[in-house]
Formats: sequence, C-alpha cells, structure tokens
Amino acid sequence: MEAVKEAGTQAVHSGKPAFESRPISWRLGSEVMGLDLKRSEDISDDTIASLWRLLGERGILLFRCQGLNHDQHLAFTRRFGPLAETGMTSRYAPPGYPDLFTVTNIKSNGARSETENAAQQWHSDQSFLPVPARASMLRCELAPQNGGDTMFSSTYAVYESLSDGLKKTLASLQAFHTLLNTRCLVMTNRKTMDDKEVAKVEGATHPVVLVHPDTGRKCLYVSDQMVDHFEGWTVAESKPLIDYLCRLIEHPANTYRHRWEAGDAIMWDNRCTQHYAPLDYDFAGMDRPENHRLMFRSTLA
Ligand SMILES: O=C(O)CCC(=O)C(=O)O
Ligand SMILES: [Fe+2]
Repeated sequence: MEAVKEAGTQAVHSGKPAFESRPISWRLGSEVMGLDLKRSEDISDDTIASLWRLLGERGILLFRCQGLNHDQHLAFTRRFGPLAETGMTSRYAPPGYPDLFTVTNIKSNGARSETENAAQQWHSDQSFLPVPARASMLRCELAPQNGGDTMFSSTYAVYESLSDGLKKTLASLQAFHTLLNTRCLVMTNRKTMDDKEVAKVEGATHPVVLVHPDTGRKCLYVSDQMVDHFEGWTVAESKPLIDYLCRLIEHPANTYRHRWEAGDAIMWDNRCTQHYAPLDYDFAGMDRPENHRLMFRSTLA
C-alpha cells in the first residue's frame, strides 16, 4: 500500500509515488496531482484506497484540468464502488448516461433548466433517501466568465466547534430529511414531478451526529435544504436549532470555495461535508454563452 501523507505541497511516499496532494484550505479539501483520471484503469487498487482514505480525512478532493468525458467520469467513480440509484434525478441525465446528473443553466428547447439553481442551499446529496449517497463527483464543462463557484463546508469542523452541552443534546437526536419541506427552495420545480418521483424524495430519518465509518470522527448531519424537523420535536421547535447549526455550516471559517475552470473535477464525501452553489454569476444574463454553466455529477451509493 502506498502511504500518501500530506506535508505542505510535498507528498511523502514509501515506494513508487502514485500521486501528490496538498491542502487547499485549512479545514477541508486537498488537491490531488499527478493522476490522469482519463485512464482510471491504470490507477492501482492501492492508489484508489489511498484516495478514498484522503477523501474521508479531507472531505473533498480536487483534480484540476482533467477534461473527462462521461465514460471516463463514470469509470473513475466506479473504482470506488457501486453508483447510487438515480431515481427521480434520472431525468436530468444526459442522453445515454442514466447515472449522470446534469447541473446547468442552459435552456433546452427554450425551457429553463430545472437544475439551474438546484444547489442554492447547503446540503448533502440524497439525504432524503434511507441510504444516502456516500460520495459524489462533479466535473465542470462550462464555467460562467465570472462566478458559478461551488462552496464546501466541513461538518467535522462544525461538530467539533460545538460545546459539550450541545454535543450531548444532539447525540440523541434524529432528523427528518425531505425535499418536501418548507425550507427547501428547489421544490419550486416540484410541479414537474410525478407521484413516483415525489415518493422518492418524501424523506428519511437519520441521526444528527454521524460517526464517519472510515475515520471514526463525528460529523454533523443536518442541512438547510433537507432537514424539516427533529424526531419528536415540532417544526417550530426544531427551526431555531436547525438555523443555528446551519449558520455554523455556512460560516466562512468552515468552508472552501472553488472557482471552476472547465475540465476540473471534485469528489466529495457526503458524510463529512456539505456543499452549496451560490448564484453569484450573471443569472439574469444566463442566455449569453459566456454565462453558461454546465456540470455533470456521478454519485456513489
Ligand atoms: O452546482 C453545483 O455546483 C453543485 C450541484 C450539486 O449540488 C450537486 O451536483 O450535487
Ligand atoms: Fe448536491
């Protein structure tokens, strides 16, 4: 097994170096250098295991300038395990690729994209499912000339910043996650969902504090987009505490903000991070090609 340890911009390896990595912010995120993800079949199982370990520790892995196509994107993601069921999201898949999810502001036949602002609230992917997504990988094909960034937050850092008293309260709490909650802004698209799709996003209950299975560290699993209430609490009772926790998630000190270049790819762990895409570009002028944003996501079960 290659041992890959971050030490500033240097990686320390025993044996043949497979990749180098360096932190991209203090609390989360590492850039991985020296791998060609287009040829994931040439990446050893040991290297995949090292990447997975680094992902669990750092929350997100940035691979710059990879220029993947759909097949290469999926082939690399599959090296980490089976893909998540796409369910209601399969209609956002590019033709012929049911396992990819398109996030774009580009109109189709004159109609606005339903995913143009899908990530305008902090969330962890598919937390409304009984078995949510373990990790996701997003790649950028077109970035607006200004903005169009994605932000990531460390839910390890958020949990660790809490007082012992609040940690104790949260330890016994379960939260109900659903896309059909009153906080959730993307459900403005709900009118286009059929009953089967609505059933998929109806919701699931998860512990508020997760123990990350790989690192043993605790993370906060409550999000602005999905959490409706704590089990046994009313929505009104839950809201102030959800709001308080969400403030910590969006606090700049806990985040990394990525300025996309076409060709970049980022893999994130949905347990120990959340993400959010601010509408920080010329949203009103999104018909102009220089404001087009086109991203594709794969999702690990
Ligand atoms: O548009 C983005 O930057 C993030 C989209 C998103 O939340 C996702 O693909 O899971
Ligand atoms: Fe997402």
